[in-house]
Amino acid sequence: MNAFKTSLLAAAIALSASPMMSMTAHAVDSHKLVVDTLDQAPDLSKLEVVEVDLKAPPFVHDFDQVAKGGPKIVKFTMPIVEKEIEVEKGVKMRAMTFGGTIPGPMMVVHEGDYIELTIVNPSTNEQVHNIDFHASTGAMGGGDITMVAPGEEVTMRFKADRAGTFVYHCAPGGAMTPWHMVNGMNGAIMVLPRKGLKDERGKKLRFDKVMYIGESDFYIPKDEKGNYKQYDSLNASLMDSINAMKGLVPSHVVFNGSVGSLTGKNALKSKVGETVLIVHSQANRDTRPHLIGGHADYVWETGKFNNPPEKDLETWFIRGGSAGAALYTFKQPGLYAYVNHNLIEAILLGAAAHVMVEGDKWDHDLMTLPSPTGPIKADTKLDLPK
Ligand SMILES: [Cu+2]
Repeated sequence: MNAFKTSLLAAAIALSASPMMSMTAHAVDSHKLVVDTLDQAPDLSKLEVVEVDLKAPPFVHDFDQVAKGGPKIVKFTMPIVEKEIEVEKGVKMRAMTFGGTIPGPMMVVHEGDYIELTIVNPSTNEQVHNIDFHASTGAMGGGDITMVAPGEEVTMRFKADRAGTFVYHCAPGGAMTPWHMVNGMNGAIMVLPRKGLKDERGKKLRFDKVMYIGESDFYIPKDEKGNYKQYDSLNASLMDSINAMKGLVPSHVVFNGSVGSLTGKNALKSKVGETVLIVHSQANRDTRPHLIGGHADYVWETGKFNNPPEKDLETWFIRGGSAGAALYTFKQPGLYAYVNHNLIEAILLGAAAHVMVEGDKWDHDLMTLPSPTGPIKADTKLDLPK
């Protein structure tokens, strides 16, 4: 049996095992609606076309913060990569990815631009995939018109008609949708306002770099002895994975695909005085980022830049199925931890990153030690509060 048939069989099993999940029974066939009327698509041949090479997270391809000129067609190509990944030392998972990374690479455009994305499903893959862009309008976010079996590719185009950070994810239907999504197939796109970011009074905001963090909840099946199971193929892992997912207890909650992907020698880097825009996506589950030792100066919690940002937040909330953005200028040198502030998820399950901030001058006005650590002094008051 070829890989395509095997994956269809797996899909049928998954669907029949889950009668609740009938999101695929659409009354209107949007694929037919689009394909039958392709000759009515507007002629965009006068628009400038830019082809952009995507970068692996936490990095993002080069872009202008303020748009130059009018709307463009921005082209991206993203191969779909099915592969085994190591989620933590010795724990492997059969993953599906956009572009080979978890999260998938971030695309950045401006409001009014057209995104033209080609997704390629190599014939060596097992599964049927597609892409649902929360930034787009119609056809299940593009999911209904972008289904590609192994050996196929498709190019879809949509207009970025609203600004913000948005999630994209695979959504092939039924139980396959959450399975593909939590096994790696999600990422983010950032649609900047044409004039760039603004504060609540309309004053321009700029940043020096983007840090792109995609949080994942993984559900890796265990055997009777409690050991993580490994599989020879995605299809072999399907039913155990779905049963593990149904428990709603993630085995791992991680940033950028694995425990430690952004800590220690992989720490993010910044310097005192640098302004960073932290884009945090979570395609499936709520989370609450917090920068230990810092704040967020401006936060678009929902990620949507045409709303005024909140200010001076300690912790912010990212709804499952969305991406948010936080702007911060580092004031002190040293190591910061950026965590999901459910600290059980950060410390025991993996949702933590480090930011190493360079700088040779400590600001003692912000924090200092009038009396460094030493033995308890004779005149120190030991009275308890009454
Ligand atoms: Cu997929």
